[in-house]
Amino acid sequence: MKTQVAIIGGGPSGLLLSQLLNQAGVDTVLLERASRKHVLSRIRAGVLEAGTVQMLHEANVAQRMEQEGIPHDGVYLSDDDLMVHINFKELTGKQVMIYGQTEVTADLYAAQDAMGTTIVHTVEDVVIEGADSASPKVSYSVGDQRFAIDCDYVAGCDGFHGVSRKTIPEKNRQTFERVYPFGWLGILSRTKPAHDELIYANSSNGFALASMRNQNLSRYYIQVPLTDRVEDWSDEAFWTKLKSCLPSDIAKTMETGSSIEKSIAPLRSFVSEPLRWGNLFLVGDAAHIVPPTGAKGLNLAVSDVFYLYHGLVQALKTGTTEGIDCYSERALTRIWKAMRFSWQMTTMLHKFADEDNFAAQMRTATLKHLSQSETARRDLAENYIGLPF
Ligand code: FAS
Ligand code: PHB
Repeated sequence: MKTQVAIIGGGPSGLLLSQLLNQAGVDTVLLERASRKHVLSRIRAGVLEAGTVQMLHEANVAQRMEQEGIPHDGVYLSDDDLMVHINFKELTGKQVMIYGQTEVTADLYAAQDAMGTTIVHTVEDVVIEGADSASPKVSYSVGDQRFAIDCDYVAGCDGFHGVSRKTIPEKNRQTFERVYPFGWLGILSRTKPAHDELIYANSSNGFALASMRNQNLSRYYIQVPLTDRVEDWSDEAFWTKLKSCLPSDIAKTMETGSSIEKSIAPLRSFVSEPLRWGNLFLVGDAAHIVPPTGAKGLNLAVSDVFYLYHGLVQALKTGTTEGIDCYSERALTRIWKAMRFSWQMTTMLHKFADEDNFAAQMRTATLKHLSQSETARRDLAENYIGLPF
């Protein structure tokens, strides 16, 4: 098999890149390790930056998002009963869109099917050969059959545990990492959201996040020790802990119910540099991981796709390689700014097990400053709605 761009990974990065490239007349083959059902069962991000919304329009997959998504003008940060509203609309003129990553992925799969692109599911043993040569090849198995794809370029969109990053020799890459000593226990419940916008809660009982998918589907998270397992947490224990972290007037009135999904995600900050090795390009979680506190993971993957898509079309249509030659540097500039913001939000809102009383004072003072300084609120708003591509 021959194609122009072999894409490894059928999550949002790989699918959006495939959609944009095929729209531009570039031929791709997308290889996904899991079944489509499994990919669409994942509950991940919920907040789309303004730039991501624009990219979904450019990819012609924004229709359902515009019908079912919920535009939000701001978010709340709370410190016990102090609630600080960060009004993006007032401070930046922009909004975010509440629309689950699961729905974005489903919309992309539907558009890809309509376009008749080549997507192979349940692939195994993907191997990238000759990435640093002029004729890279990707081989893979389906069942007991082995296949090979000759291609011009390989896009590694296969997430943190994928094969692409590890294909780059260790001597040719550098990693940066911060593993946080806690995780997020998240649940999905068919209940009315606790408030009209998201609440990121810092409290003496730890961090919690009150989010949503729609007016009848809420998404909540609480900070838990890394040693906790999902089975340690009954729904009742979850709701009790969540209410102890949220402002009391919210906790008093919020609706609770059975969880329809419950999982624990570890928190880490991670970057692997560079994002290119020969004709292999890393995209999204294959290259970087952010703690979800800044709602940046999915949105960073989208800006990577933006840079790589334009670079690949330029190279394949005109022979000019300026776009792909500066892909890594351009994407990393935005990645590191999002890394910083996500790290800042995480350290500002979470209680660290070994912290002294000074740390708790710093969190309280930060939130107090936000409540009194429009400049501080504008800085947070600019980062939260997404820095320019
Ligand atoms: P993904 O990991 O989504 O997709 C990679 C794809 O590659 C997967 O489908 C995988 O099956 C496939 N793959 C892996 N290895 C392969 C191989 N060898 N061959 C072929 N295919 C292979 N971000 C937020 O902004 N907010 C959140 O609340 C949030 N919550 C998260 C919760 C969890 C549990 C996780 C893991 C991540 C969360 N994220 C969140 C981050 C997440 O949304 C990612 O940023 C987003 O999925 C990135 O998309 P991709 O880069 O496409 O990677
Ligand atoms: C979510 O709704 O899943 C969500 C929202 C905001 C975050 C993280 C997760 O920062």
